[in-house]
Order: sequence, then structure tokens, then C-alpha cells
Amino acid sequence: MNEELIKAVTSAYEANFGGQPLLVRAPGRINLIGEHTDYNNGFVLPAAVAHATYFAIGKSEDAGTCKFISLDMDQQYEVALADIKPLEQGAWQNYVMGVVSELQKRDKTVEGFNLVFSGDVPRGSGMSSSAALECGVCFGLNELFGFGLERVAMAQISQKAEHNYAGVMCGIMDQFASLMGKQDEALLLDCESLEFRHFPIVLEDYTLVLCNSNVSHSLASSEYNVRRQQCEEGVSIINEKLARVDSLRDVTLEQLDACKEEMSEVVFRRCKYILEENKRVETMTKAMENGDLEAIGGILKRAQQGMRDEYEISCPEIDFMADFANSREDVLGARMMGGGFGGCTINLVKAESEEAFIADLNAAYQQKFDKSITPISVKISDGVQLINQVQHA
Ligand code: GAF
Repeated sequence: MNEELIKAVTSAYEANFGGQPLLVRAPGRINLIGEHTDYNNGFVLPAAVAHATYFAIGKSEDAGTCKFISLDMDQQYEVALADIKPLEQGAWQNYVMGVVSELQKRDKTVEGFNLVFSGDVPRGSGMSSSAALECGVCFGLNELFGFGLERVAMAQISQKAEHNYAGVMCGIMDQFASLMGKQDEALLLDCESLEFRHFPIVLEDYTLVLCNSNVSHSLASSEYNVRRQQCEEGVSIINEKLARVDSLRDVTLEQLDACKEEMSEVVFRRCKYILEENKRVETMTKAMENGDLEAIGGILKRAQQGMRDEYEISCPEIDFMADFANSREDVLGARMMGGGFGGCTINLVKAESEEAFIADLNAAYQQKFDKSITPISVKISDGVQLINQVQHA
């Protein structure tokens, strides 16, 4: 728990609105493997982390109005519940209003509320600060107004908020991980059935290190949507030529090969990556459960190649960082993490050389790109939680 942030949101709430708010913590996530498989109905292996967004939320005396304060952006926003609509792309208010709008669509009567939030999930790092914001708001409103929603429903509502208000046609991994994470455990999720299970992450004398490239490309969300469309195109070609399938999850490499002539070379490569990445979730899960660290490292390396060459969601800075890490003896494997076009690499590093690895990588990165990486230590944590016990009638 980040006590400083809890204090900051609590005092800002009291100063602006008075009264005692509900306090909610909503974490970001890492992803061990399974990038872009979620919207293809495949498997993913994320975990919630200690980095989180903290919320102070309470009912407003004015039942028709909401006030939001983002301490990190140093901005506030006031809107009538009847006037909720998306602002320009990228606006932080969209993540809050998107959730309200999705709740309204499901006939949940959101009344006026006040909200203050602040977080330490680095934005643009691929650690899902946006899902943390959506899930925290959804959980807070559910508590405040007693909607009785289950966590899976909250993940679905938060995902829809991202589609309809932020304009990113994301899968459900990030919201699911933020809501369903468990301390020290990985979350294996089937994105079709939404069945999931947790298992312990045991890395012996290795540790996971995130290195933020501090690159966050503006094309990330548009290219994300393009990747999704390319996968859908692949599915429709397979449907026409070969067999009735709902998603790439149901397609074999043989089937894909049989349709190669009918697809553009790009669509073929995109689909191939998804099929292989989906398989990697299965092999990674086995490797982790068997404590086979070498195998885990090898999977990370192959995933990086796939993201660079087939799915084409990497960028020069990330390629450099991953190559640097993957050429070292004290690193078992490294790859880009998250949606792509910047953000972090996830590195499986010998614990005793963590510091040296970070220092060497930073020096090389600085020399090459004239900027620094930011190391982020990973602590696997519980999902969204209420952190105080205020009773609201
Ligand atoms: C982003 C999306 F929000 C997720 O749904 C997922 O597709 C991820 O990119 C890539 O694995 O975080």
C-alpha cells in the first residue's frame, strides 16, 4: 500500500468535499506471456502488482452531478450525470465517465458522487494504468451505490468503458487482472470462457525486473485497433475457405497454412503470431509450474521475436533493450510487455545481478538513445480492494 497516496486522496477529498470517503485501491498489472491473445479469445497469464491507483469516493449532496479530481493531472472536472459523453481521445475523464455510462446502460442508477484519485502506475508503461482507473471507479461506485456486481461483471463493464469512451478495442486481460489478481500468484485466464485459476510464481534465485523505455508512441491505440482488425480479417478468410471458426483461438497452424494464399502476407504473419503466442501461454504455464526457469526464459525470447517481426508492435528502443538483456548470461529472457510501441520490457534476471543489469542497460541505452530507462521493481499483489470500512447508507 502506498500510504502517501492514500493520505493525499483522503485529505484532498476532505478539503474539497468534506465527510469521510470510501477508499479503494486498484492495481496495475504485469503480463508474463500472452500479448494480444485476449481479444482473440485466447489465453493470458498476467498478475496484479503493487503499483496502483488510489481513490477516495463518496456520495454528493447534489444527486445529479459528479465531480472528479485527478491529483496527478492537477485537474478537476464537473459533469451532470445526464450530460455524460466522451471527451477528446486521451482525456483522463473518459475512463471515469466511460464506467458511469456503462453502468447506466445496465440500469444501475448512479447518483451524484465525488471522486479524488492518484496513482503510482507509470502511465504509458504497458502496466495498465487505464484499467486500474476504470476498475477502481467501477468497484467504488458498486460499493457506494450497492449495485451488487460480481468482479467479472465489473471487468466487463470496465473493458466496455475503454472501447466506448477511450476508443481502444482492448481485450479483457487488464481489467480482469486488476480485479482478480492475487498476491504472489499468476492468473491464467481463458478469455473465451473467462475461466481462470491462480498459481504461485516461484522464481528461485531469479527475479522479474521491468525496465521502462520511457517511450510511449501516440500511434499505440490506432495500431492496436488495426492489429485487431487484421486478426478478424484472418478469421473471416479462414471461415470462407476452410471451416467455421469464431476466433483465432480455434485455428491450428495447419489450417492457417492452408489459407495462406488467400490472405495478404501481413494478415498471415499477424495470425501466425497469435497462434504461437497462445501456445506460449500453455508452455509458459507448464514451465512455471515445473519450475523450469530456462524454459521460461526461452519463451520470453521467442515472444519478443514474434512481437518484433510478425506482429510488428515493437520499436527500436524496446528492440535494443530486449536484445541487450537477451545477450547477457545473467538474464534468462526478456521481451516487451503490454500493448506495444514502447512501454516496458519484462526481464527474468538473476537476483544477485539485478543492480548491475539495470546499471549496464541504462548506460548502454543512454549512449544509444540519449535518454534513461526507469527500472520498476515488481511485487505481485492482490486485485482491487476496499481499504477502509466506511458505512454509507
Ligand atoms: C493492452 C490491452 F488493453 C489488453 O487487452 C491486451 O490486448 C494488451 O494490450 C496486449 O496483450 O494492454
